[in-house]
Amino acid sequence: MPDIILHHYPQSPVSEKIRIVLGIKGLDWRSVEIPRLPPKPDLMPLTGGYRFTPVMQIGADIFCDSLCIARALQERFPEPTLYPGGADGMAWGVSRWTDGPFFLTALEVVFGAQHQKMPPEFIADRGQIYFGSDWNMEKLNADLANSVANLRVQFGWVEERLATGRKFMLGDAPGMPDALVYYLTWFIRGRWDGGPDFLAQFPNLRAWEERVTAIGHGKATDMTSGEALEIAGACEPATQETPDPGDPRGLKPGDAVTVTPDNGGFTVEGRVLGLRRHEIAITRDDDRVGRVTIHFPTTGYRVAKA
Ligand SMILES: N[C@@H](CCC(=O)N[C@@H](CS)C(=O)NCC(=O)O)C(=O)O
Repeated sequence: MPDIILHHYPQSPVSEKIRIVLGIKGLDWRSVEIPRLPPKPDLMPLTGGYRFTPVMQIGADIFCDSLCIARALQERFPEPTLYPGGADGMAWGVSRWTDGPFFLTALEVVFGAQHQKMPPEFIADRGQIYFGSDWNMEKLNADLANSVANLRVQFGWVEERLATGRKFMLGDAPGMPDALVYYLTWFIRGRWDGGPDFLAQFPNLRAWEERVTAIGHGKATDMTSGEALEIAGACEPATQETPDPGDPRGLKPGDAVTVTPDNGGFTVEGRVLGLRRHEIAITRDDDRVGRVTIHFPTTGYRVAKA
C-alpha cells in the first residue's frame, strides 16, 4: 500500500483528532503542511475544490473529512481497533455530537473570548464557515457566559464518564471516542486563554487528557506538497467500482454528480465510482495529477446529479 499522507496544519483541531487516531493505531505516515487559509493550490488538484482540513491521501485515493478518514484507517488497519469493547457503530454516532454541538460550543467560546487576538482575515473566513453567513461577533461576545455554561455541561458529561475509573472512554484501551473528545480538550486548552483554568474543574478529564497526550501521533515524516502531487500522478486509484442497489438517491456508478458540504462554500464535481451506506467515492481527472478517486462521507454532504 502507498504511504498514508495527511494534508493538515499543526493548529488544526480536527487534524489533531486524526493525528491521535494515527497514534492509537501506531502508524507511520507522511505529513504535508497546507495553508491555514485559501488559496491551497497544491491541495485542489487532489480534492477538486474541497478545502477543509484535514485531507488524507493514499496513492491516488483522497479522503475528505475526518469521519471518512477515520473510517478508512479503521478499515485498512483494523487493529488496534477504534472500537475496543465492542463499541462498533456507536462510536460514529458519538462523533455527530462531538463534531456537531460540542465543537460548535467550543468554537463559540474561543471566538467569543479571543476574537481581538485573531487576524481579521481568519475571523472573516472561519466565522461564515462555522456560524453561517449572518453571524455576528458582537452577539457571540455578548453570549460568551452562556456558551461557557453550555461547554461546562458537555465537558461535565465526559467527566462523569471518566469518573467511573475507566482509563479511556471505553475501558482500558483508547478508541474513537477518546480521539473525538481529546481534540476538543486540546482546542480549548490551547486556543482559549481561560481554557486551562476552565479544564482544571474536571480532575478525571485532566488525568485522561494526559493519558491520551501520551499516546502521541504515530511516526510522522515530513513531505512536500509537490512530492504528494507526484505520488498521486504516479498511482492509479485503488478503489473499485461498487454499486449500491439500496442507495436512496438512486445513484449509480458512472453518474455525473456534485458533492457539496451541508454548510456550502464549494462544490466538487466528478463521476460516481463507489457507493456504500456511509460513503461515496467519485472519480475526477485533473491536469496535474491525472485520475484521482475522492471519498466523502454521506453524513454532512449533499450529492446531486449534475
Ligand atoms: N467536517 C470536517 C470539518 C473540518 C474542519 O472544519 N476543519 C477546519 C480546520 S480544524 C477547517 O477546515 N478550516 C478551514 C480550512 O482549513 O481551510 C471534518 O470533520 O474533517
